[in-house]
Amino acid sequence: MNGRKAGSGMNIKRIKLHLITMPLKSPFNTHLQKVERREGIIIEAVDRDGVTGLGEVVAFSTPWYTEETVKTCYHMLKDVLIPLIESHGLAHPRELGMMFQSVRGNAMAKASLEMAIWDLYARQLDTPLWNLLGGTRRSVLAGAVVGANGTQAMIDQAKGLLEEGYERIKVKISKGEDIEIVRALRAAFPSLALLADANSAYGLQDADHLKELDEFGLEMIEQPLGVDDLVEHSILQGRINTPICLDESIVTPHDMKSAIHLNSCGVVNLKLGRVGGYNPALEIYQLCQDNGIKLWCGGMIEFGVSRAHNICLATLDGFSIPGDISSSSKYWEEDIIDTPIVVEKGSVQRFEKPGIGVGLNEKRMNEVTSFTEEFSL
Ligand code: OSB
Ligand code: MG
Repeated sequence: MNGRKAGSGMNIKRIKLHLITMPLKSPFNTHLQKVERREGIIIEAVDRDGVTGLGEVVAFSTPWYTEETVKTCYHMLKDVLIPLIESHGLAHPRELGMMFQSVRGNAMAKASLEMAIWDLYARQLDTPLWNLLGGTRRSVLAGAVVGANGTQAMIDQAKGLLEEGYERIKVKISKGEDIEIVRALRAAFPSLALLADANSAYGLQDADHLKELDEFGLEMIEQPLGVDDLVEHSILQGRINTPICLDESIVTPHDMKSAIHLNSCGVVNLKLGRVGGYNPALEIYQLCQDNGIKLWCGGMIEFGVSRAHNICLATLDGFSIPGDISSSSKYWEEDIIDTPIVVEKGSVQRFEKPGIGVGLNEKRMNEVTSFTEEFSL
């Protein structure tokens, strides 16, 4: 315990950025991109007593999922966001909400720094981050994703994941690789909680085609249409029975309000990185809670720091559906955190230690770090 209370200043002295790269155990395929190697930035925010909060940039090397990349995030952190904190000072991580409003977009860059500062704040108060957020779930609901690898491989992978203890499977679909894949999976696993994620593969002209998925009893279809298609998603929902879940389309609380006004979705995949961190995520969470929209916590094929943050977020009561929360071992031979994330029987136990509850595995960090830069505040 460091004897500090909220309001007396967080005394952040240093911020370190570590550029890391790790190969995935096997490539992750979507119709937009094949991810074989994951780059990221791990952030350490260190206070005057050496207490350290951890954050992670979840942007990819190229802008296939959103417009940000690891490099744009590095630039934003170094040249814009860290200097903002340096010039303003900080007594509470909530102040970042206002401070970051002066910077347009760049959600993943903002989220990474915000994560580190929330984690630091919780560690300064010697309490788990989920406790600060108001989380109540002791274990969070987990699920795994099967990439677009062709029908037979996808069935085999789903089988392996079910044997490992996952109880919900999401599959990637796109035009021409959809109906037959879902039909085969449904035939192989008649009662499985199954959903499909299209990452914007379709247009409204495909409504009749997407209607063919109705017969397979999917839990939902995630982001069938374009990022900007809130109106079209609303029209599509009028034509298909499968509930629509939005991912890429919900970047700001304002997007969420629009989606609610338009009835564009019944479910939201919430990701800290995509929306810019805890402050906006909690706003979106509340909008969903107040308007009967179901929520689950998304994933970004991320490293353990972001995984641990996801678990904190998913302890909130409204995360009533299993998320894309998987074990460290799903993608990594060895993760960068000192306590790997493990899914058992469809859930992950929350950590009881302060902050996000995990630290860095220094040996592994050394192996995967290509560059480190430190900023004194
Ligand atoms: O659309 O949810 C998505 C991975 C990277 C980028 C976007 C998405 C995904 C996933 C995999 O679906 C989630 C995971 O297992 O981490
Ligand atoms: Mg998605």
